[in-house]
Amino acid sequence: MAEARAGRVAIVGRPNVGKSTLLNAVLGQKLAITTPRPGTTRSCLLGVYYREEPPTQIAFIDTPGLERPRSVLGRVLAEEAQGSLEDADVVLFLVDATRGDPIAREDEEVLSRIRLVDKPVVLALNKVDRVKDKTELLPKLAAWHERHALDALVPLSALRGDNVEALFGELRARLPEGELYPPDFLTDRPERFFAAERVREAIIGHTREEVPHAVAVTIEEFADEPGLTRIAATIHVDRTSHKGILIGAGGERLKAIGTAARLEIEELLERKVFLKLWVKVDEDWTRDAERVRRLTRGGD
Ligand SMILES: Nc1nc2c(ncn2[C@@H]2O[C@H](COP(=O)(O)OP(=O)(O)O)[C@@H](O)[C@H]2O)c(=O)[nH]1
Ligand SMILES: [Mg+2]
Repeated sequence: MAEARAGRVAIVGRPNVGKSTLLNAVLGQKLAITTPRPGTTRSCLLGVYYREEPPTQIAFIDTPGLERPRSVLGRVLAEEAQGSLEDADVVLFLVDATRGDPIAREDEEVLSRIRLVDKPVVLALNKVDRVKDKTELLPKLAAWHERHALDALVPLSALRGDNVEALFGELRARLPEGELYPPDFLTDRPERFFAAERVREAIIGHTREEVPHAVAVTIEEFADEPGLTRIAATIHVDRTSHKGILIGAGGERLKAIGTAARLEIEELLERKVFLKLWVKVDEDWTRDAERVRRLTRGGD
C-alpha cells in the first residue's frame, strides 16, 4: 500500500485566473466565492482535501491575486498572498491559458515573487476549455518549460474539472509523508466567515465598476435559534455615493442583494436564515491599510 502523504499547497496567481474555482473543484463543494471580477478573494482560505487511496491530505490555501499593487487594498491583498508562500510545501502557480503569447509578463512577475521562497512550483495552465485549438497550448507549455525551471506543468480546466486528477498526482509526489489534520477536517474558518463572503458575492453580482472593490462585509450577529439562524451584517462602503448605489431606488437593489445572499447562506448552512443588512459609509477605508486589514479578514 502507498504511504500516507500530507502537505500544504498555496494556490497562487494573478487575479481572475481561477484560483478559487480550482479550490472548489478539488473539494467538490463551494467553499470560496468566485466571480468574473478580479479582486474577489480577500484573504487566504484553507480547504483540506482528503482521499483514502492513495492516502493523501492536501491543505490547499486559496489566496488573493498576486500582482503589482496599484492601491492600498491591492498591497494588503498581495502581502496576504505572499505570506501563504512561506508556509507552503508546494506552490501551485495558476495561469490563464487564454492569456500571453506565449507567456504574459504579469505571470512572469508573479513567478518572480514565488521564487522569493525556495519551494517546488507546479504550474497549472487553467481555462483550457476556452482554447478551441488545443495545439495552441503546446508552445505555451514549451515556453514555460524552457524559460523557467518548473517542477511540473499541468494543463487543466478548473471550471469543468478536466485533468484535475493529473494535478493531484503531481502535487502528491511532492508532499512529505504523514498526516496534518483529522480525515474529515475541511477548513478553519467559522460559518460566519462564509456567510459574510456570500453577502459580498451577492453585492459583486449586483453592482458594477468600482463599487465591488470598495465593499467589505462584517457580521454583527450570528445566532442559531430554533428553526433558523439570525444573521445581521454590515456592508462597509468607502463613499457616500456608493451607499446610494447599493441601496438603489426605493431600496430595491439592497433587497435583491439580501435575497440572493440569504438563499446562498441557507444552502450553505442547510437551514432557514433571517438576514438583515446595513450599509455603512466607512469613508476611504480602502486607502487606509489598518482598516483594510481589519475589514478584509471577513466575518470573524
Ligand atoms: N472557462 C473557464 N473559466 C474559468 C475556469 N476557471 C475559472 N474560470 C472563471 O474565471 C473567473 C474567475 O475565477 P475565480 O476562481 O474567481 O478566479 P481567482 O480570482 O483566481 O480566484 C470566474 O468567472 C470563473 O468562472 C476554467 O477552467 N474555465
Ligand atoms: Mg479568488
